[in-house]
Amino acid sequence: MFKTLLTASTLAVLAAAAFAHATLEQREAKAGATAKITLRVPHGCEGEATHTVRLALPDGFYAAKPMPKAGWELSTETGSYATPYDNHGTEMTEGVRAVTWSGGHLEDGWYDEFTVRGSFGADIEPGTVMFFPAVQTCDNGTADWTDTSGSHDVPNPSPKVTVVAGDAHGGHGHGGHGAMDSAALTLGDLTIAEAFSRATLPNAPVGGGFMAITNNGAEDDRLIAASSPAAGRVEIHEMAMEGDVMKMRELADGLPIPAGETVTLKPGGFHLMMMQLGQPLVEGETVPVTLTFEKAGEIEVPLAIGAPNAKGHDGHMDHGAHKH
Ligand SMILES: [Cu+2]
Repeated sequence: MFKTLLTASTLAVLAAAAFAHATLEQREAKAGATAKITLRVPHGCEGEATHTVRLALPDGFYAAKPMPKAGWELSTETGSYATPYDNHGTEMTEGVRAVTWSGGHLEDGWYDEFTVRGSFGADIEPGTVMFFPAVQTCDNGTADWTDTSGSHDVPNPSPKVTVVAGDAHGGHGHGGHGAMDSAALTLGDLTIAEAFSRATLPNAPVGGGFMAITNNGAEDDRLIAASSPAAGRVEIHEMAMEGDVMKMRELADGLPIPAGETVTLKPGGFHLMMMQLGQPLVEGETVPVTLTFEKAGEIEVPLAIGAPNAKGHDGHMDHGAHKH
């Protein structure tokens, strides 16, 4: 009799634990769209407090950026994508594949959430279930949420999300980059179009600024200065070969905008360099820069912040990799 009771209560405890799985807040995600993935951690490891949470990211979830948490140290593991990600015509072959929050203290009786933002591949079949296996680590054990069989009858099902059909433009282009697609700005004889920047990593000191400047007038003009509230200072740069190394350097006399011509600032070519960034540039937001032209005067231009490799990035001109 006593033995039977014990067994029943043990089963009850196991059953209760089994119901409180770690899961994702999001049940669905759109193919081709950027989305937030939030891991919900409802308890510790058999009563113990959790000090580390690791979330693995599946193939098809690209350009991932974890959200830092106060009291937890953030680290990421990067690796190759099984299928390269087409980011505005630029192939991205690797990125963050797993995120670990460590050094925290989440009591068994407490609840917390851990968030990553990223893009779901545009070519993922609707109905595809994508698994985000998670492991909680405590002082004397782990709670694993790593079973990717999709079965409901396992003790450790992986958190998962179901991909649904995306928008016609895959969540990119028209929806995501408002200012990039908006009408060109006009300042005297100048028009400024396609102004954009690129998202930066936390603690990255610099960001780029890109656009097409057309001089519709009969007189040459010159971009002589730029500034932004987001940066300590903004310089006008060119890329140039020094020996056989491509380097960027400041155009001390500014950038000529000849009459009747379009000068394009683009990754790997002329660009604005925002130095001493106060905070990271976040994809989907805009950052204003004020441009000063010798003749046309001053104009504020919002740069639409695209993905870290937005628009024609060739993979060798990453700002973070260049010395100034
Ligand atoms: Cu530069």
